Amino acid sequence: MTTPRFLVTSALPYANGPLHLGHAAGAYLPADIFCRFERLRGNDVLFICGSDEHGVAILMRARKEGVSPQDIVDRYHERIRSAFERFGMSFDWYGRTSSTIHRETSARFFETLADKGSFVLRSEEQLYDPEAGLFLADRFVVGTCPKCANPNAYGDQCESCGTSLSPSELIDPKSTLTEATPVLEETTHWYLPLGAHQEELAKWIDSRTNWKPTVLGQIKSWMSDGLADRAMTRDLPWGVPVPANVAARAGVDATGKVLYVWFDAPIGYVSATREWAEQRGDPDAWKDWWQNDETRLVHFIGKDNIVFHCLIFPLMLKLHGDFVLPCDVPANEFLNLEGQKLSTSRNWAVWLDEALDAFPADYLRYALCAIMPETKDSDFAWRDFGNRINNELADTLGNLVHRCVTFGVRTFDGVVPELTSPSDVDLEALDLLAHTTRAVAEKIESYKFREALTEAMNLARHGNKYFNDGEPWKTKKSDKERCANTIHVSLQIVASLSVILEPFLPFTCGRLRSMLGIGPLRSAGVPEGIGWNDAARPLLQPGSPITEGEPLVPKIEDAAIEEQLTKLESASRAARSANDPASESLPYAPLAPEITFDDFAKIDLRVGRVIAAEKMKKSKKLLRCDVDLGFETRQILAGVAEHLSPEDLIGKTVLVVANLAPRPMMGTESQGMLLMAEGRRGDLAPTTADQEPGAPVR
Ligand code: B3M
Ligand code: ZN
Repeated sequence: MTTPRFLVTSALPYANGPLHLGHAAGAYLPADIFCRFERLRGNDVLFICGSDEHGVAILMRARKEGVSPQDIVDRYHERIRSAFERFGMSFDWYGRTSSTIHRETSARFFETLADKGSFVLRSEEQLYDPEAGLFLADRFVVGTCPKCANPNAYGDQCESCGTSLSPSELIDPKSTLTEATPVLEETTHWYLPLGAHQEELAKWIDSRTNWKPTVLGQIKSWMSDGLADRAMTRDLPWGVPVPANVAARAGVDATGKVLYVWFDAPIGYVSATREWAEQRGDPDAWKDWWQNDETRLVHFIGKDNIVFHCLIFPLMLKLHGDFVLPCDVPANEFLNLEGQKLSTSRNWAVWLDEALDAFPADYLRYALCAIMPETKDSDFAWRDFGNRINNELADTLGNLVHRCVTFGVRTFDGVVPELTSPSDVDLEALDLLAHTTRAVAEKIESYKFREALTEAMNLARHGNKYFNDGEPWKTKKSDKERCANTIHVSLQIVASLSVILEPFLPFTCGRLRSMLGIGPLRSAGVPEGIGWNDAARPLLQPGSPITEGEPLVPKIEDAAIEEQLTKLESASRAARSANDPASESLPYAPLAPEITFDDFAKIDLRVGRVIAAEKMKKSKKLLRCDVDLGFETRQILAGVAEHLSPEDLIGKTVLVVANLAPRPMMGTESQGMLLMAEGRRGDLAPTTADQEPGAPVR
């Protein structure tokens, strides 16, 4: 039986913006866990990714910034690549689709399909901007929606009433590039006749019985509507040019024509593999992966990419011939943020590199794996993140490691103590090593990463219970042999965890293994290293040295979490006003009449923390808040309910006018005032200070 060979890809992120946590949880972290796990099992793994550097969005951003598309992709390719590295993504190669090797690979792929007659040429009239000299993709045209008269409807959809449109339906269409009125011009494109291959594709999809129901469900709905033919070329000044010889043979003027981004991007997996092969000095090595029936091709993606990875790209590979087809496409759903959809345009996002500036990569890996949107959308909330790290990772894994290593170092002279005549409890604890190794493997093989992590952390929970029940702090005086057994078994548990948790927490596990003096791990380069199945048995020899390290999982302070929430809110507010230029023309609130310093000195401003907040029954405007002022708690009624929810305020540090006479309101009284900053659109934001409740503000 040959060693299984996994060719694993993660969706190529568009290089027109930074990565956010939703990207990490969707197509990248699951792939990295899978690859690290399979490598530990001794399987051949090639993990490929790269930047997707073509497409309309990049062109639009370049125009908006007045730079070239290459400037945009150069900026973000590097930012994305670096964020992946810091996040622990173990790609074997990270390429980019503006590279020469990719342009060659995708052009040649296109030519092969053209030579095989795989395309259908079709000419039709499209909107053309005479000033920019460009055909207009749907998003480049705006006009009045014929259904709801929204003046800013796009050429493909009216975002106000949701009607899907074609550019020719817009009333008074305008080019978003030059404001010019577009004209209709004829243009020819190469179409992939998906409809003609629907039956063949349906049979192939039916054979993918192990695919996620969420993936098969989406494919089936695409099929039930009937697969429409799709243009695989575009009229754009940015992309892989349509090969001149193909155009010449077709008698088409290919000036300004490029491959459709979703034609060339998946070929980016192949071109990145070619780069990997060349960099190893074996240019044909890519064929051992892409053109080898033993290869198991697994695409990790988000659900918005299913049709391309499960229908269009497999058809392209079939039509080309010689290539393996995907054996699995475990697409994830979406990650939301603080209960709202992630949105780069509204700056409602946590950028991965900025999160890595604030917290260790493994904290993010742990929390994102625990909430991974494997079968339905899930939500990232900063307070939940802080609690998870502190109450799960630190209190379970960190605590067990600290206690048993410290005991080993300080009570048994820095070595692993002997296990002498182990009790049933000791042996049952050691049996958990094999059970957990097997259970985690089964979950990862079926792409259930959340459950896999829970199984692994259950071993740490059992370890803590075993340690507590063993009471080594007592037996070290009363029964040294018993104490030694407890510490020996506990150390064996954390040693196995340093292998079992490696796919999830590679940085933490590396530090733990060096504390325990074990390694290196098995890899292609170190086949004799510690492998996955070694974790099923005790890894530590009695007498082997162990050392205390820095705390494995330092806890997160509340302030660090509050800082992230404040940052998110203010970034989102800034985007709101930036995306709402009309607010620029709104007047600023007039200055109040001048006062003297003595007037101001009468006001006693204090820092407070909102410890509770709720809507008031008979009022649309008021929220009833309990505010901790340090020296006392106040009830304050705030007229913000039309702008802020109780959740927006609970836990927040706010500024309070603390010496305002109590005011009777709604049958109760308000004992102070929360200070709010009001934008020109009337939007409210609580003022804050990074200070303790009760601190005077002067
Ligand atoms: N660039 C990812 C996206 O839709 C897209 C993936 C290409 S994978 C070949 O954001
Ligand atoms: Zn409309």
